[in-house]
Amino acid sequence: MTSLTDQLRAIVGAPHVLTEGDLSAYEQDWRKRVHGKALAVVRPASTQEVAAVVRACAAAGTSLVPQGGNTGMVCGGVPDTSGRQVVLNLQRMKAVRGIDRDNMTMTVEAGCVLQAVQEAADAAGLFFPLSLAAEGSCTIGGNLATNAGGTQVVRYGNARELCLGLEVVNAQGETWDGLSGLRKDNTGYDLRDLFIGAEGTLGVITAATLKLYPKPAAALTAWAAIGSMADAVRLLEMAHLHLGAGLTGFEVMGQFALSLVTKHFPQQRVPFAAESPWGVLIENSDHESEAHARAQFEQLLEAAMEAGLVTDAVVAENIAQAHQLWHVRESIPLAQAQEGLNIKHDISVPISRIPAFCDETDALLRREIAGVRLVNFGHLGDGNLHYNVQAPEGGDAPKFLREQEARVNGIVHDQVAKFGGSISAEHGIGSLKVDKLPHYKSPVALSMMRAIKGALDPENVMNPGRVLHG
Ligand code: FAD
Ligand code: 2HG
Ligand code: ZN
Repeated sequence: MTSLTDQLRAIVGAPHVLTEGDLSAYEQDWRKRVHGKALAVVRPASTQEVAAVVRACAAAGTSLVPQGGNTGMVCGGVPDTSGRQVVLNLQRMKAVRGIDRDNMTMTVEAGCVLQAVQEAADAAGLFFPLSLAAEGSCTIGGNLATNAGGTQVVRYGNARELCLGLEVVNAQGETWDGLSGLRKDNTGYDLRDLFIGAEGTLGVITAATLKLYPKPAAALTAWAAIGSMADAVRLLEMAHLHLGAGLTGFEVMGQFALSLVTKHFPQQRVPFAAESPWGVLIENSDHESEAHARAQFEQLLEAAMEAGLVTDAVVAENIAQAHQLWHVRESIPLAQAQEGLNIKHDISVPISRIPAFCDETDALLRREIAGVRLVNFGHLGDGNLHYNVQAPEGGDAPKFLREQEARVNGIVHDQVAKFGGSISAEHGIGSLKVDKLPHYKSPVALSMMRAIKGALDPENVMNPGRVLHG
């Protein structure tokens, strides 16, 4: 009888089935929290090949881990350590299948890198707004599988809101062509929205039809120095009132998070670093003109200074300066990684409750865990903070995580629940938070989720042990 790996070689071609050598790019996650061992890494080139791989694995009783750019933060796209899972890496499926300018849509294969999607939209004179620091390596399939957020959600929504249709290979190896570019379709259950955010546990996304937007005439960026989180929240409200639909980004960054950028990337310049406890990045995208956007920004910042919310501010003079400011923000995860292993929380709570959440939770953590360093930054415009925890200065970070991670998580997640929030606003559950979900999701919601998984993937072929216990 032919072995599974030989069958996989026959489907995708021998060079695209990897079983030996250094496979760490596929087996280890971006944060280096998990180093798994795959039976094989398979790199199909077409939807037909994906379907045949799924059928072969299902028949052999072997589970699959779909993988895009492997930039996920919750260890959902890497194999476990059993050596029995097949990694299904979609990176070879990167074609732009077509752009429909009148319909303002674009159909791309799942392995298309996000930046390539943005560039193809731009070349067609249109705009695809999803934007995150990993855009040079994450794939649109991974973005949809995790319902990624990023820095433009305040105006354009999460990945889910940017997708009109999907093509999916289900757990039985059948292909569902749901690539409609329809903006309205009420013919029953929304299958597309089931697969978005499912983290590869229900099927493999092989292609997507995405919404495109008109390019703004100008996108200006400002950096404001702020004294407290409460003032940042008041500034957000003011920015909504002054900029309306022009408000496309509103990010907050704590002083300690910014100090890590200065420490690990000394060539970067952080505005008002020494004197302000918080920095806020605001983006104003305007469909009229740059002059109009600048005038709106000046009015907003003047009003905010008069109200005592902003102590200092700068508006980028040109695109290069705007990129520099965004680069500081986007370097925080990399600076944190340089500083050492850390504990991440991509939480959300109602925006109005964020200041009280931070005050209480900061105090609790500092009281309970000696030397803890809080790295707080994120998408304040969406009520989503990266409320991260770094080991004490000069301490042994792996030991700190072994001994304190469960306690830190318990404190933060209980606080999130108390404030009516979510333990994952962006990165998902993966395998890292699978134990936590049952404590923070209602039993009714969990039982409906299990019913969906059981109906679509009764043999548990697709990414078992992620999101729900396998
Ligand atoms: P992978 O890491 O390969 O996979 C992620 C999950 O999706 C896994 O569960 C995997 O099984 C599943 N999956 C992947 N492809 C498919 C597919 N085709 N079909 C079905 N399932 C699939 N996330 C945010 O939301 N907002 C941010 O601002 C953000 N910033 C980031 C910045 C940095 C520096 C890094 C490293 C990560 C960041 N992330 C962010 C997290 C991550 O980039 C996103 O979750 C991204 O969407 C993952 O895409 P990927 O292609 O790398 O997916
Ligand atoms: C971001 O917003 C990402 O930069 C990563 O979601 C957050 O590193 C993190 O905690
Ligand atoms: Zn984020």
